[in-house]
Amino acid sequence: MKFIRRRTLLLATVLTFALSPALAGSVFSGIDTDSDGTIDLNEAKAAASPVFDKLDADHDGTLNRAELRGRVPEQDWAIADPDNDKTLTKDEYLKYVEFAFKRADKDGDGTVDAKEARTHAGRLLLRLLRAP
Ligand SMILES: [Ca+2]
Ligand SMILES: [Ca+2]
Ligand SMILES: [Ca+2]
Repeated sequence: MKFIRRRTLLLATVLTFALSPALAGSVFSGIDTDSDGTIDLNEAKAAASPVFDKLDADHDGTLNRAELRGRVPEQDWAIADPDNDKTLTKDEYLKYVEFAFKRADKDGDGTVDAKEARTHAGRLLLRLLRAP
């Protein structure tokens, strides 16, 4: 009994951090507002903007590491935060979304399709676009 409960808890933790395929699908379709089956850069930025506002808990117009809750991997901070002040303005966040978008667009056709969204780079992108 105890074992099962711990497994359930572990599974819940894994799902929260990794995005289950079903959840990733619903995140994807929420961002794909013209429903053409792909995410373009405009859709990505349109999704990212309200996410930034929601994450900015103290409403100071910037996101610090605590507010970002792991959305920006450590190795990406130099790219995401070019002025190196340890916080991201909305402009920095949206530019980083653009970087993450291009990284996820493996075939360089200007859109991220469902297959690209399932790659590591794609999941990092969705993490930036997913409402908290
Ligand atoms: Ca689309
Ligand atoms: Ca900054
Ligand atoms: Ca593509």
